[in-house]
Amino acid sequence: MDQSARYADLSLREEDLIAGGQHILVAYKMKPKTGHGYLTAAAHFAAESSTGTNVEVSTTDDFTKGVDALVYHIDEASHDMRIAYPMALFDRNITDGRMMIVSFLTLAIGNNQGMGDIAHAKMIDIYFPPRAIQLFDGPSRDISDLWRILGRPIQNGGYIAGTIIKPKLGLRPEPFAEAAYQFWLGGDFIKNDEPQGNQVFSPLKATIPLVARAMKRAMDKTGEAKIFSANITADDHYEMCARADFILETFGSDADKVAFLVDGFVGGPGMITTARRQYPAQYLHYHRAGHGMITSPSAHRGYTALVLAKISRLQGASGIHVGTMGYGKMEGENDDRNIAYMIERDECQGPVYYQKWYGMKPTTPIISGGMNALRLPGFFENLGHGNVINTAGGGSYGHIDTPAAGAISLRQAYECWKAKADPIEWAKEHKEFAGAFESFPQDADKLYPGWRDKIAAHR
Ligand code: CAP
Ligand code: MG
Repeated sequence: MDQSARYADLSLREEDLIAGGQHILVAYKMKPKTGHGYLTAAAHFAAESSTGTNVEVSTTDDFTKGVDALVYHIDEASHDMRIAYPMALFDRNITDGRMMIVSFLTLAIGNNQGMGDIAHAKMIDIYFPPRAIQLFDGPSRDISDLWRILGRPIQNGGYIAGTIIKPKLGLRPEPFAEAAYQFWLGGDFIKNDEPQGNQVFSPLKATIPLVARAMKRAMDKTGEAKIFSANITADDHYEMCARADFILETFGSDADKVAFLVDGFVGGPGMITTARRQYPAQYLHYHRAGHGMITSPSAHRGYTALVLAKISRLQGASGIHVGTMGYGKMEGENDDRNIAYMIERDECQGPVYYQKWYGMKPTTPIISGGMNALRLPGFFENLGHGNVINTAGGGSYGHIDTPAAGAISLRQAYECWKAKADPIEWAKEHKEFAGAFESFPQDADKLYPGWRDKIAAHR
């Protein structure tokens, strides 16, 4: 059934929809199945994503039609489909009237992901009007809170050298805490790896007290504040809160140095909002493990990493992993820098929409995945700044000297970039950075050919 007369209006102008402020606009790359007209398929997509179904129903009235989602732009050649969703479509909390992202997702990227007339559709950008920005929590803590704790300027406080306790799983409480202590002797920030929690060989209630003690020892030894991002991910809301409460109680007077890590993609939006609303005083660290199933360029369904990052800021993530922009081990490319700009700036041009955030706190780009000191100078040059959290697991615990040397090599890489120095020359004066060349010789050969003769003597 062709529903384009009702669910499409190509005369609508995007600038008018934006000026009107009553719609969330969504841009998709949509391809209909063979034999289905583009506009007909798009209109059906909008129907199923708002007020309709595949046939007319007798119960529809004029009010219903007033909240139809409308296709307002198509370009069949580029598979470009844009839909205007009236804000009124979306569910609001009965507790405080705020919006909820699950309602947006269940409409804008729900049933429409498996329709018989659609080959595939992927959300590539979203425009949130000012009213939507007002009705979502946004971050309660941001990187300036971490810089404050670390004794840095709260503007442009710079690079936060971090790691992930590796191996990913398998450490019992004592070796886990020792690994943390060893890194903190040189670095700022440690996170649980995404699956680390309350495994039987490392009970949370045994491990966390040792980590808290390791943090105190490292702070005493170095005279520097340290941060721990503790994983509180769990299916059950009350389990999450039990973990969070125990962690805060255990860290006690250092609880302000605890961030909460949530595996927000596999856990779902509710898990992020639980952490954001129950523990607003803590930095909320969004790990996106699993996102690649839909954000990968090889996926033609779901939504992109930029869309995920925008949603995370709206929900209140203090920081989210944004990939390594082609410099690390995960999929990514240099242009992914715009994901970072979109969540850290107060306004930014996305692939389709120009988004203003109206003072909503920024979400920190968290850089992780195969990073080490050698890869960082190029990364910073591409991004253009170092106001990020970088967590390098292999890049720290794989350093030939010590985890602390690994941490120091990361910071030296940042200083090298800031100084616009030649990394080979820099290595001659910075032994931990020089150690990274010997620790990761394949990277060194690729990034800095001929390094051996120039550096080895300086170790
Ligand atoms: C990195 C990491 C990160 C992923 C996340 C891992 O470890 O801890 O979780 O890289 O990817 O488990 O692989 P290494 P993203 O530093 O040892 O590579 O940030 O792209 O979501
Ligand atoms: Mg990990």
